[in-house]
Amino acid sequence: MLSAQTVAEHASQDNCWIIIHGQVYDITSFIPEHPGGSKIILKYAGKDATEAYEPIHPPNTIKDNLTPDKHLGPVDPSTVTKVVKVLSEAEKQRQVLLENRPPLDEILNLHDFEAVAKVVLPPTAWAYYSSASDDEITIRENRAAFQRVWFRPRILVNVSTIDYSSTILGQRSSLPVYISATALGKLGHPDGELNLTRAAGKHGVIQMIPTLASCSFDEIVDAAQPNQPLFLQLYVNRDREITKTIRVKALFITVDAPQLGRREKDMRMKFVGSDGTAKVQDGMSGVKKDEGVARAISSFIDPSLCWDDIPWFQTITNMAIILKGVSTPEDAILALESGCQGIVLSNHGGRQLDTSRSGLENLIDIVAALKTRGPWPNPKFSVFVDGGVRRGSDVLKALALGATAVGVGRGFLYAFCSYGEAGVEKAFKILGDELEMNMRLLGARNLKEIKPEMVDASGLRSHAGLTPTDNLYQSTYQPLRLAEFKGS
Ligand code: PPY
Repeated sequence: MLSAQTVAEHASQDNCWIIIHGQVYDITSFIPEHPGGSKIILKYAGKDATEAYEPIHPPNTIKDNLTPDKHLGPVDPSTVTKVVKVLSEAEKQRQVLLENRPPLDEILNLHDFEAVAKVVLPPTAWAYYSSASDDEITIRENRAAFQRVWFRPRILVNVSTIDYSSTILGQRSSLPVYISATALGKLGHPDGELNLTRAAGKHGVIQMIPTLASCSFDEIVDAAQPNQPLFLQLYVNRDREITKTIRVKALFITVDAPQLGRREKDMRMKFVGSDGTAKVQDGMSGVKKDEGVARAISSFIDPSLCWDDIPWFQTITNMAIILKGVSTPEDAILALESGCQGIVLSNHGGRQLDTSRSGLENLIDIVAALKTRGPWPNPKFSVFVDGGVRRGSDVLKALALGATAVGVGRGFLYAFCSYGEAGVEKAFKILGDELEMNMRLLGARNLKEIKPEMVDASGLRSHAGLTPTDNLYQSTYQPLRLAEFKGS
């Protein structure tokens, strides 16, 4: 067994060992390939890196990236000096707030989870999850778009019984909603994505596993019920062979992120410590200061992915292939003609191309275009929408305009960050209750009875006066001054 002292003797770029989960690894040859850059890894040269590694790497990452001879065996725990973490005042205060968060039965809507998460999450996690690209116009437009659609309810329908269950890509779902992929769940809760898997299994909801989950694929599959359906988000890796190793019900290929958007809230966190307090910059540390959590780990994404690659995916899997991140009728038609089984009208939660339109708004033109190319609804081609969904009424608006089902990412993420698995269960219950009430008030007993005539979307395309404020620009803009009187 190796001692911690021996490990500490290998602390240079040419000879670098680290400890992760009690095991020692020689990572010297891997340093130049580390997707997060070499400098960050060198910070832990000769040391125990578990705490930094844990939230942002699935458990087997290190083993998968190193040949077995680089795994040097266990470290003698008696030689490792336990680092007693000195909690900052801000961190202590966060712990107190976490203990004093509102009881779960006082959480009334999905916004409440977000409000709690904002306070109880470590600042770096909140920054990563909540951030969106550039001036964050699109993330706010995603919400605003729902408010530009109005209901046209029917009356005197016998609405004693309401059924909002659905079928999504051939799988039964208790809600017309699936859990959309959000990365790095352990930044926000020690059980990470497993909170979603367990709650989804109990309540018949389908989870899309993120490419960059903090938990491994096997851990998630093991936490699922025997027949629990799962979808998988796929960022296509530069090494296409890696893609072949994965098997699930439907593959959601991310097509709106050949490069990651600039998320400034996340990027700014490089300038502060994990407790949110300002950090003195160490010019020699070399940690890239212009990248947040997301960009630092994004080098694996393949920007060469294009339409020509779709047939290859179809040869390696029998799973339904869904393109996640479609915005135009032109691309929707191409997806249909390429033999894909569906599309997600998504702008990646406002995290990619800022000032792109909301999925809800794009739905109108895309449905109109698809209607010219085959049956509608088309049982062989699903149209999903995500972005900004927080209420049952939002879901119904998307369904009325033609969506097959709706994806919710941050809504469920914030539920588990603030209350773990129980939070996600509560989020399902809230959405179910909201759907039931709104369907009753709309005069629709089941999802088939949700019709386009039940909404007035005539204002959806109008952005005049309804565009979110450009806050950064507004806060620095110096208004012009009028002519001044002499001596004034
Ligand atoms: C996102 O943050 O929007 C993601 O989709 C996850 C991610 C994070 C880092 C690199 C690539 C994808």
